Amino acid sequence: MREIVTAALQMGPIQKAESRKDVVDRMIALLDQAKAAGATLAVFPELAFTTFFPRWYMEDPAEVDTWFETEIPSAETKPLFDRAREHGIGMYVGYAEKTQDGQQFNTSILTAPTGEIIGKYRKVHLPGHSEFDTERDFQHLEKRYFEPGDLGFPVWHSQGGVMGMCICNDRRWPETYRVMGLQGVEMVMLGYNTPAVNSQMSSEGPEDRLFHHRLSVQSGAYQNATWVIAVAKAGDEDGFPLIGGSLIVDPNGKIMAESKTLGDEILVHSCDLDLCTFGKETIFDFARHRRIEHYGLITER
Ligand code: ING
Repeated sequence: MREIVTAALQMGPIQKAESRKDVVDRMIALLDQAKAAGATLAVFPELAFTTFFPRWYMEDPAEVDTWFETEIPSAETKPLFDRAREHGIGMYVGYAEKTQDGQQFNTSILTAPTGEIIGKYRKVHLPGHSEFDTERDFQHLEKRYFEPGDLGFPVWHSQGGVMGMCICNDRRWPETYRVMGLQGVEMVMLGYNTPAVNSQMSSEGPEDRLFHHRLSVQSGAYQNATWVIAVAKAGDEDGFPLIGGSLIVDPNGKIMAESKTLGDEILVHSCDLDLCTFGKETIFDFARHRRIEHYGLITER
């Protein structure tokens, strides 16, 4: 048995006016709860330090810059990394990354229980649009503020297993999980900010959004015999509702834990990575069963 006691650290809404210090204090409180529950791995949401700012149309580069981290950790976020190291807890943290040469990515990092940053992922599938869209009930400007990720879908060896990362919309695309599955991934971590209503089809509400969220995460887990930990930033941010529904899903696609609230809430589960082996050696033994000579269209178009 290769058990990792894993905590999904769902965060409730972060209002536009909330300071990074207030947010980091909330994240540390969640980390302390994870420690008390015996976790050695903790997963935070996408863009965990700020409100989901891509809902706001901005033209002033100085205003846009306020939402990005130019270093990780920074002075404001360092207390979180210090506490994680003190607790011996590895973390997935989503944040907005601005690089030295000015590139902007929707990014996540993975740290080891020692506190060292061992992995970085940059969101590949950016939903939404780049210019103000008058047709929408609200904006979703990720294509305005981020470039598509340029690191692919790597995996890292940590805590005795093969770990992978993705972010939000990535979870809706089977390619995301399969590229990591082909590298033997045993646990995919992801954070998300999912509007509770569809900005282009108001008849699609929270229950529809939760259905597609569960469907995507459970399918990805089952079809690649991997654990998936999906963690929401939830609740009403300045009048814009986000779904909750944080999940811990096992390698058979079964939901082992799901959040019940739209606030700060932790889920904890002992994830036995050896549960991935049966699926990888039988029904999803890729080497034995896949026929790549028929799959060309997936990367040709
Ligand atoms: N949010 C949403 C998500 O993929 C979305 C955007 C929702 C796109 C529903 C399509 C349908 O969960 C982010 N941040 O990607």
